[in-house]
Amino acid sequence: MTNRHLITDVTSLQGTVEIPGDKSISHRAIMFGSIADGTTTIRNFLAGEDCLSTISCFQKLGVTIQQDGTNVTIEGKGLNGLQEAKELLDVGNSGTTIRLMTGILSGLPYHSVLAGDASIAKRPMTRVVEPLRKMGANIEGREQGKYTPLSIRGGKLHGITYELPVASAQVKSAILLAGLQAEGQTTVIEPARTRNHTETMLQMFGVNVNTNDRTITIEGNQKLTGTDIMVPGDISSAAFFLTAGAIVPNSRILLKNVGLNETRSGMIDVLLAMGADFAIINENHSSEPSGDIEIATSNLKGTEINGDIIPRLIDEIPIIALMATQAEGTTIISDAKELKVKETNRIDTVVSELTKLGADITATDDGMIIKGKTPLTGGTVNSHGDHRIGMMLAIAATIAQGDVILEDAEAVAVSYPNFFEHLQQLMK
Ligand code: SPQ
Repeated sequence: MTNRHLITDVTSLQGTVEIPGDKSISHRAIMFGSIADGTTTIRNFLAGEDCLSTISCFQKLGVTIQQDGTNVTIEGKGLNGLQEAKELLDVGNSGTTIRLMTGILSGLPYHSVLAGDASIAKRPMTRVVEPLRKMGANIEGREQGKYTPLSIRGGKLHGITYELPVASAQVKSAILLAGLQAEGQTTVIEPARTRNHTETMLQMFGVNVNTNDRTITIEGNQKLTGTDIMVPGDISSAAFFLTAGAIVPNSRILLKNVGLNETRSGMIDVLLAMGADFAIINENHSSEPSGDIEIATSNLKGTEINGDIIPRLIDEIPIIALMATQAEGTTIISDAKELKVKETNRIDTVVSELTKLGADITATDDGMIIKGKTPLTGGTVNSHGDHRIGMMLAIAATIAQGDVILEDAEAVAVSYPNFFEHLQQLMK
């Protein structure tokens, strides 16, 4: 475990950050390229630990994948070209890897065992195991399949119509990836729209997927064809510097190539609602839209965040909570129970760690209440092995008066290996 002495009381952040590739899109590019026929190339791939776990799992299934920094080439031989793995498939810290792979492996005639780190061992798997069993999948796991390790004996599947009990892109994707291999049609109905990268990207690989508002339908027995993927920057990573630019005095930051997919861009709506001084420029309207965002020190005001916007910013809530400590008035975040089943219980970790730095923040059953504007002080804080908590605390340190030590700082490498370098480069 690495402790890091963070730089505090920064006078100004100035400069440009090239935002690294989107984690959700990078995972899917590896998975879909691995089950496609023909060559797939990926540019601006996120070489973070989570996506490297996905590469390693597919290599164990016999797929030839070459990764050189942010460039990846996959020689796909179709779904039937995968081979039974000789060893356990280790997903590391990645919920996306285990849940989407469970969908893929359910339809393949092999025995596979999936497991990850201590955080993965606590995360709920019933949400994917239950619908996949309804499709005919044979999945076992600890406590009747509630938790990892999961053991899958893949086989014949049939399509289902399934109403998601929680708004989860991972559950939706696992069902669609099983549906792709099933007899008949599979329909997933979402309670609120979640990130749609699986639907958009399957189409790029030549698959027919129909979306009608919150209902997504896929026909079974479809094949993927290799393609070239350009990954936009990750708005969930950009969110840390968007917040830093808004709360550190005398700052102006340009964030290049930020993904702006509507199902992911709730952070932009929150910046608007809080009165942040920012502009989106150089927008590119492709199937995964992106643009540059310039942000400057802002007079922020509190806001309410709830309902359908929650899945559009679920991973940004830790950093939004920090931003709210520097806004005038009260910010109330609710309908966000899902935070409890992420890499950590993100309601508890955000509240406990920010409280150590002097924030006025209270946990509720489905979110948090933050009162601002509160000066932050020094202290010893801990990422609890959660990358997003680690990065949020590093940004909190920039405005803290007094030394801040971040325990377990290396967790940031899960989604943003260059995070500390990028932060350092902005400090003037
Ligand atoms: O992959 P993992 O570990 O679940 O990562 C997180 C994150 O903060 O990076 C969540 F902990 O992102 C999820 C996100 O919360 C990535 C994801 C996806 O790529 O489909 C979807 C969301 O999870 P869910 O459970 O709402 O579907």
